[in-house]
Amino acid sequence: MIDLLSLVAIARGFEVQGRFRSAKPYGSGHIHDTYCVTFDDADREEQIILQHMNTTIFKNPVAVMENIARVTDHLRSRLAGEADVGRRVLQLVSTRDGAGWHVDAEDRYWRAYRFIEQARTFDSVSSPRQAFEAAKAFGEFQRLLADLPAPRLHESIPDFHNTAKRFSAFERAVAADAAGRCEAVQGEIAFAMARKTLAMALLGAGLPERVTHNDTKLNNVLLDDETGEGICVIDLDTVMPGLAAYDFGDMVRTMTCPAAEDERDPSRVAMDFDLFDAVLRGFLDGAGSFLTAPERTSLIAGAKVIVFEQGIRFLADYLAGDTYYKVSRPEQNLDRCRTQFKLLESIEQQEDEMMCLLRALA
Ligand code: ADP
Ligand code: GN1
Ligand code: MG
Repeated sequence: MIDLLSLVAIARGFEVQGRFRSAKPYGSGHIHDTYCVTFDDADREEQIILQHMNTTIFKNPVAVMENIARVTDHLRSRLAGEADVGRRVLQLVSTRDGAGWHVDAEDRYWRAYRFIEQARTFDSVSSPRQAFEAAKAFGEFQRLLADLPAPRLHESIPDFHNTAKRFSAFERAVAADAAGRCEAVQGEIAFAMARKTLAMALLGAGLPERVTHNDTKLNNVLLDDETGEGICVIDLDTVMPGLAAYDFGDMVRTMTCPAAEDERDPSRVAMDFDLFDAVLRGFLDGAGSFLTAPERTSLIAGAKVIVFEQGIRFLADYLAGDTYYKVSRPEQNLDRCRTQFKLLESIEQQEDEMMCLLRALA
């Protein structure tokens, strides 16, 4: 945590007008430290989202910022002339000396975005309409970026969705048992080991590489307060080359079950088919025609793979002693893992119906 005086000094280094009013920690992301900072003068108020980037996880923050600048510029040009473009694409705020980010005296990287008003994110899904709108925004995001000119984007985290490598990392975490927690979670470890082949399901399938978001959870899209529409896709750090199925999978993971990601009662976790229906329709609607037939078919495998991958990531972090994801209580990563595994079981049970719906819509 940073002290308020330092935070204010950093915020003032960005191109904002007015006097500093307030700064508060914001959102519920697991990776960066995010603040909403307000400035005002006699007749106007200005808010920015100020983020201290996690450079333990994003080891090349300059590459991340280059990706974000290219992606947001492209989205803006693709939406030029349409209504409300200022709220539909993230807008980086430059520093007073014209840079895209700030490095402070302690070598911490900071960046700022214009605050998007009259919109909010949700940590848990509450209706099919909400799932539809969020998924549509992510589908549209992929569609608009399908013609991003060369060069290829930087891989901000190499092998981010290489599930086979994620599985190997999980096996290493079990072998190391760094926090002495293995014995108590034999059931979860066995569940994962029994599904090892799932880690290979999308690899080597010859699916086309796209520009994908790679972190399409519900709380990474702002929904408009008035209309409920998915107004702006945010959290662009992991936008990089990937598969359409990765993004679809993370939507199924976070938009088809109303329980929280860290729900303590596994009996509350299951995939709701109406929500899945809404996510699939929303994504296909937003993506339009660019997806190939094999890509469409891969979406259901994407759901299983990404839910599995997330489960083993949470479990590996629990076994390592909670070193990656932010936690606010001791068993949180284990609960997060359990919700993923419960959701995966539920998806496995409904896979045939999911495939039928996909065939009917494709
Ligand atoms: P993390 O990578 O830690 O998840 P995010 O970039 O998703 O960080 O930001 C955390 C939260 O801050 C989001 O869930 C959202 O509620 C809010 N947020 C981020 N950017 C904006 C913005 N430009 N305008 C309004 N709210 C935002
Ligand atoms: C992290 O930054 P945030 O909270 O949106 C993570 C994702 C996980 C997600 C699980 C860079 O996303 O990969 O799916 O938590 N981001 C990174 O909730 O690891
Ligand atoms: Mg986020």
